[in-house]
Amino acid sequence: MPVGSTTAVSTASSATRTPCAGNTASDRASWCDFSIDTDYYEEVPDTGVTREYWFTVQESTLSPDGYARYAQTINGTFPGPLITADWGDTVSLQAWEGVAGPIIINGPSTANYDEDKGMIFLSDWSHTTVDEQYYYAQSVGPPTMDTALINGMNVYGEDSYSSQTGSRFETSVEEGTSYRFRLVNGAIDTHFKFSIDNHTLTVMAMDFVPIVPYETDILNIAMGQRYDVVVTANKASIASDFWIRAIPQSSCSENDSPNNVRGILHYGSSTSLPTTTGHYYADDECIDESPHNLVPYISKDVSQDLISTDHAVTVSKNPQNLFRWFLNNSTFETDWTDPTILQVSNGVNSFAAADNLITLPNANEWVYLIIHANLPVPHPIHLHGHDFFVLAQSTETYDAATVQYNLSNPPRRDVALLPSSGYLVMAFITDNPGAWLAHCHIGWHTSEGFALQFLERADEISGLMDADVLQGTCDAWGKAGIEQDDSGV
Ligand SMILES: [Cu+2]
Repeated sequence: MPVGSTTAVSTASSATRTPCAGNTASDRASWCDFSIDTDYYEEVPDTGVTREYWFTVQESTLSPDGYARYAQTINGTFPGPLITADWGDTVSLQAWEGVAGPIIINGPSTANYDEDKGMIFLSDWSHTTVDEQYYYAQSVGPPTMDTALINGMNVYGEDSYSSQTGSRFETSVEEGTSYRFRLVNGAIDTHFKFSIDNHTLTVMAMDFVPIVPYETDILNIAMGQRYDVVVTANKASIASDFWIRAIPQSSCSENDSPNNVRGILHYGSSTSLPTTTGHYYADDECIDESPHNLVPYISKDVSQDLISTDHAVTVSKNPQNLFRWFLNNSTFETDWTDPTILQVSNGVNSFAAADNLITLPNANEWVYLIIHANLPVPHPIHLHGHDFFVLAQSTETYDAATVQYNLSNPPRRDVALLPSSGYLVMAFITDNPGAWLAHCHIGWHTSEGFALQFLERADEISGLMDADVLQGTCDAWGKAGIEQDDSGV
């Protein structure tokens, strides 16, 4: 978690958008000459548009819940400015580790809706920074967060208390209209159940992958995951104001305000405080949505693995008495001045143990990644460079002899939960040369070394990048003299 200084300044800019005719409220499946039926892995529109965003990473003071605090921001806001683009555009952007903002790619969808309400960006929040909390995290364990935010807003303190500070996220709807919301869990260490009182969520995409729509009252969302949902405003007969709830699940996320992470859905011009009751759920739990519901609309099956790599997760204290996470007894640690692709560019072909590196030299081979743990801690596992297929996910003890794989159009996404004391089996095909991290999306665990990397088709990497730019960037990191006190991820 580097603490950086302000980088180069410019203003956001983007090319003028030419909307795609035909993608209307009653026909969201269409997209000009393409549609929701287009296999987007094989065929992508070429709009010829490049959208370039320049960001200023600023050291700022924010008070999202009424408490002023130091924060790093993009262009002075948190969450950062919205990036929008159309399917097939090229997006060019620059950001900084620890700084987050939403991105929308316009395209066809599997469910119709009248209006796009944009982002619901969930994050956890404390009155001290994550850098201030990190020593506690790595010496004692995950700190209890003070609260959490919806689109960078929340109150702190109960509604009946005069000492309450901050304000809630509020949005207004009209009876009979349907709305698309784009949910993101950008928390460092909070698993949420998301819901809107009395309303049903129609889930139509996960991590940018369109799915066959399904309905749920409560959506489980792990760190790093995204879901697109449609909500029809059809409850005006019940109330004019409803709570929007993001409930941190205490079985894996300690939070001091678990029942007070709320926004408000107003009908019409009402501005009242809701008196509605949340949807019932039996258990505080950190789970993924059921794989039976997560059915990709573009169907893809998985073949037998050619390469299978099996990793046991453990945690222990290092000689400095700080927690480190291990995959097969190796904790990840990178060198910012000499990262993997720079080593590849310089002809290196043997790597340090702490690189946790798996080589995948051949094109278009199926790779299975098996991760299992005995500890009662769930981990959202994120892979860069690919959508992966979730072949198995269980709270049982992993047993290679009996594990059952779902190879028939399994959930396909880029973050999935390794369940508590269980296992996760993911598959992908080597169709994208690069050095790709797989890591736990809990920020503390990432910093404490819960990561590995696939070096995919190394021979092709140098031809895809500019070696001078790469060397210059790494040299600049070295000259900046930023102290690395974690895995470097
Ligand atoms: Cu983890």
